[in-house]
Amino acid sequence: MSFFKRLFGRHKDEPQTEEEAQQEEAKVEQSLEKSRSGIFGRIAELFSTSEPITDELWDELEELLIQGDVGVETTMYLVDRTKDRVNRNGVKRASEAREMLQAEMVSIFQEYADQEESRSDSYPHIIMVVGVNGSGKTTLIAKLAHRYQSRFGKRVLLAAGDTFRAAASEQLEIWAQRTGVRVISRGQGADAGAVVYDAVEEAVNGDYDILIIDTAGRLHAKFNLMKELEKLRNVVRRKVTNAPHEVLLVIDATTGQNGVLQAKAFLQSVDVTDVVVTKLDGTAKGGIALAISQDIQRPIRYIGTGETMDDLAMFDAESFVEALFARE
Ligand SMILES: Nc1nc2c(ncn2[C@@H]2O[C@H](COP(=O)(O)OP(=O)(O)O)[C@@H](O)[C@H]2O)c(=O)[nH]1
Ligand SMILES: [Mg+2]
Repeated sequence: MSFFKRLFGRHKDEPQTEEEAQQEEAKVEQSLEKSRSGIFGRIAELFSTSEPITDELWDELEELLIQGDVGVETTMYLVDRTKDRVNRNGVKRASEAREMLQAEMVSIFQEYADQEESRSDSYPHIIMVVGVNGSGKTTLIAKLAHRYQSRFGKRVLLAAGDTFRAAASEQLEIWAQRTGVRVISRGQGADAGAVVYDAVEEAVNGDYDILIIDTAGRLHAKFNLMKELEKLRNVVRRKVTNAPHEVLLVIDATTGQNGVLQAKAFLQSVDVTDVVVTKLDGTAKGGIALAISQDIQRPIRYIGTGETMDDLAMFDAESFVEALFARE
């Protein structure tokens, strides 16, 4: 397993003990329950016999992957690569091919995972969170604040940069109260740039370790939203060089291929560093993570596994794929 590999990983908020790592893997496993008992369970079954590998087997695999929201393109790519690997290794039985299918899935996830070291030691460490409305940005921010504070003892500051949607600031304030962190907010209708400016100032002067910025997921027009995000990014950058250190793009797993398409728009305006896949617990189509990885071409950083503050796990390709297939 990958516990120890993760202890020396590239991020400053990785699990610090084997116990923490195991807890997170258990969360991921639990959130993939529906996927496992549905489509991916059927794939596992398909590859559980010692029957010879046939064309029908590949066809069925293709169909199931598409049903599992892996997406047509990624499905084709994955099946081709698995076939190649099977042929190269002279594998003849279905049961032996399953391991190869899993290995190819892991390699899709890892294709973008080994980017540069992103562990930055600059303070404040600034994280900007972007994504469409309802994808889970504000909830993620609460989870991250809780994680950094309770597990790493960091001083966390939040910025209520979603000033467009009614009650968005209040929602962040409620979470902030629950986690006991401070939030900079000017309420609905305020200039988000001013909120972010104040927050960065406060983070620097108040000696905070981490600043997490919430943003709008929708303005009157998509063009405006992207311009606004760019503006916020520039406000941050002007005050702290190399910031934001992380731009997390949040994608709701239950929105399927359309959700991935919508999320792609964000790549053009802000330099997304990582992806967060939320609500995996709410779908039987966990294969969407593969499509996301392939389409967005950024590492998946976290998995949202539920609605409470503790429902967050760091993504690990190997344990994720294992959890998709593991049988009770
Ligand atoms: N089941 C589940 N629900 C989630 C998760 N993340 C967020 N949600 C829910 O999704 C809804 C929208 O979340 P919110 O953070 O307000 O999205 P935002 O509009 O992007 O800020 C809320 O009802 C959250 O409780 C998750 O990982 N699992
Ligand atoms: Mg929100």
